[in-house]
Amino acid sequence: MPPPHSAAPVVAAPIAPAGPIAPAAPVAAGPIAPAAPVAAGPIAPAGPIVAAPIAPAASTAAAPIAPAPTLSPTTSPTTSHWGAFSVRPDAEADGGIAVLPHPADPAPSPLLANVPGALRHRTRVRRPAVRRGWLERGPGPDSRRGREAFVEVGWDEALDLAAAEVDRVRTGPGPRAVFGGSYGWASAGRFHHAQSQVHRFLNLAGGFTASRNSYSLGTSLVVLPHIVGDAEAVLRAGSSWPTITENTELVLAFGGIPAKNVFVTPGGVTRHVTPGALEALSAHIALISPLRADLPDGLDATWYPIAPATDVALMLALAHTLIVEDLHDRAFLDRYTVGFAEFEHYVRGGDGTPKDAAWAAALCGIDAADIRALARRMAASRTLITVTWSLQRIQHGEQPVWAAIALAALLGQIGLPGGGFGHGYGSMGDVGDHGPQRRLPYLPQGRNPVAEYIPVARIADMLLNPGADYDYNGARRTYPDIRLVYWAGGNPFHHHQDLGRLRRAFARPDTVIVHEPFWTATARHADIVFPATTPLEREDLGGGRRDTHLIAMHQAVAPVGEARDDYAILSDLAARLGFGEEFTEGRTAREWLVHLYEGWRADLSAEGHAVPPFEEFWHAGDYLLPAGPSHFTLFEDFRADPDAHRLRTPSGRIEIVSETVRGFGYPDCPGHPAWLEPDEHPTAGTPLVLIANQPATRLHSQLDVGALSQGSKIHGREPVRIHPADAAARGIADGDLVRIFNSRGACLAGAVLADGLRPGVVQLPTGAWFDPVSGFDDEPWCAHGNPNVLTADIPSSRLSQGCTGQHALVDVERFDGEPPPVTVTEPPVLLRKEDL
Ligand code: PGD
Repeated sequence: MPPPHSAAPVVAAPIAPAGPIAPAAPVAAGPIAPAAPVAAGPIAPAGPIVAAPIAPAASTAAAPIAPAPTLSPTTSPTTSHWGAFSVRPDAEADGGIAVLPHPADPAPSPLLANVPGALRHRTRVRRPAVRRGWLERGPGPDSRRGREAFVEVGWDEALDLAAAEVDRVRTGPGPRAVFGGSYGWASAGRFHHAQSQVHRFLNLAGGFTASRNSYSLGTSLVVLPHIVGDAEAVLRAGSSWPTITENTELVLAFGGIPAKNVFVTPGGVTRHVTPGALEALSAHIALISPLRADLPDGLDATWYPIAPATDVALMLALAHTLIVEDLHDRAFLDRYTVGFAEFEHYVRGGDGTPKDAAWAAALCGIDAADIRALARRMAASRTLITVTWSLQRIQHGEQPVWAAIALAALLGQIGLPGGGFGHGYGSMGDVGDHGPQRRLPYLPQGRNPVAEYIPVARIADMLLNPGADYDYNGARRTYPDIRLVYWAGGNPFHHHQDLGRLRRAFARPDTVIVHEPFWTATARHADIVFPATTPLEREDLGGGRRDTHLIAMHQAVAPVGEARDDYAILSDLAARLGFGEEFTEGRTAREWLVHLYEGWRADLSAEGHAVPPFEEFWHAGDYLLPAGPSHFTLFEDFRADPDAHRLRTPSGRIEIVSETVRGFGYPDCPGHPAWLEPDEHPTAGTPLVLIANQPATRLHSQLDVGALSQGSKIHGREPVRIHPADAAARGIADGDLVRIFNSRGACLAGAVLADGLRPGVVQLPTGAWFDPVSGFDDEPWCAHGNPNVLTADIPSSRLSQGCTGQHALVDVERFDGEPPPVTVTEPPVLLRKEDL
């Protein structure tokens, strides 16, 4: 038996993996950036870089955007999803700016290094552009979408074309034919939040088909309410890090606590706490992941290199040991849960298969003796069971979440400090954060008169199958017939699975309108592209969930090219469509900030907090929010008094068995946590499991042209990590260009040989901008390394219809031919009207 995969210090009682896994060298977690200034990387700017002159955003006919009155001559505070920072002009630096982290941030994000080089990169959309075929032939389904040149036009012409098309569809096929889900992370900023702006606009235009849930959590958001009554409770009120560091003795970390993700929180984060919390943690961590990098080095940890997608088998086996050795807490189960007897029957083998350690070992590759030892250690310790969000982003993704809650219930520690269940430690920066959870200023979106929606990851199904029926959370629904797709602030050609299929789906509508700062693959698959500003080019209020500060986001540089704010674009469209006044309410962007801030300030002042008036706040650059409690425990109230604090489940208790879910009759999501075989198994043609996880060098696909992201590429392609044994079997050396392929598509990537992953597993992060090689339309291949050409567009189950992008079966081969060039880091072919 080979030695264990332990991070230093080595554990006293090592637990060895079952399979033939060589000992791993310590794998470094994502580096924590020094406190600044953040150096721009080696990306050459396209044009001459000058110290950025500061100019007001472009004005619009409907809502003139007033010159920003308080532009800082030196540094401009701002924020991003990966942290607050400020910007100062620096003629010597990439992009003409230097970036300085917020002084209150103990662990600034390395992702800040992407900002300068991306700001004025040659892939910025500089002028409105219309796909040539759409301009010449008009709206209609078109498989040439994404394959044709664009014609740059003036703002008025582009706005006239877009307004006429919105009007044609809303008054003809009707607002249900407008898809405005517009999913995506866009940028930090409470007012210029692209999706909120689009929804407000489309609501006033007559409504739209919406989308529900997210690619992050599409499965948990649906299944958690059936188990514990409320997804928000789990996701927003998870036990805080101080509670965990002081009380937890053992963390069972399914999916680990990956350091690379903890820099990110939607809307912004001023003070990153997770890196410090991990340093303070004295608990032993059982890292259960195929990837060693899913936990930072230097912690007291044991690595269990589990086979991908087999966590449920391990959880059931742990439950089996707890039950047969009478280590479970019957009193807790009786008082706080329903369904244990049926679950026990299943675990003990009521269906003919005892879910014991030997059974699980054969599936998950963890030694049976080690499984039993781990269960005993769990029962003897204050144990926190955590599941990363990535674990539910697979087929049957409901099961790991449900089984982990059942396992925590067996231990009887739910609601005790440092014990119980957590979801997303290491998936997002604010999970475990004890920053104040205050409502922040927000833009009202109005009401959508159209009730139609889809679960967000069903976009391609909807576009390809209008009128088809599908299941979702107990309902039978029908896909609408979409004629117009309107998108701002998202990149479906990054975030969706099976991009070849998505291309076919995007050929179906009559028109696709996109607002984008960059020529992403989504912009390239649009008919009308509006150039959008980035946060550095406009003013806003910034802050995320549990953020400690509200940030005055100053405009730092002039808009690049002719870019305008989403608000300005939509104001002009609204004016053309006859509801300009309702959309703007007569306010400039700056007046909206004052209006939103002052309304929020009034609410906080009524609670007794001294909040400065807008001008004072704006001048200061940020406002330190009133602190909240530092110690809290998920389900503490429920444990203290389960009658007074009933869960919002039918029973009021934790539902280990849900009669509601059972009643839906879905074979792919039965009434209790269960081991369900995935549809796809490794075969001779696709023997490797690809893990397509979140990147360490950018947020999703954002700023992929920035220095940190580009600096990680190999031959200009995304790096893929492969075990030396798998590489040797294929004649692949470190740094080789490789082709990753399956029946859905292929991509090129640069090989990195790494023993910190389980043999048979390769890891390619998401977010390299999709760069389809022409001539391979049926099985597209991407010259740049986007894993979503390989992933399957299948739902987690009929219950939640969540995305399943985390895994795909593939093979890898050395690529010896002349590689197709990476073209997505250059703008597309842009014509002038006079060239036509
Ligand atoms: P981003 O790259 O953040 O990805 O998918 P998402 O679409 O959110 O895209 C945001 C886009 O908004 C960028 O192109 C950016 O340039 C643009 N943008 C930024 N600011 C503005 C603005 O002010 N105005 C406008 N108009 N545009 C702006 C992320 C999604 O990917 C998520 S959340 C997850 S968790 C999924 N994860 C996986 C996964 O684990 N595995 C796979 N295979 N696939 C995934 N996809 C999902």
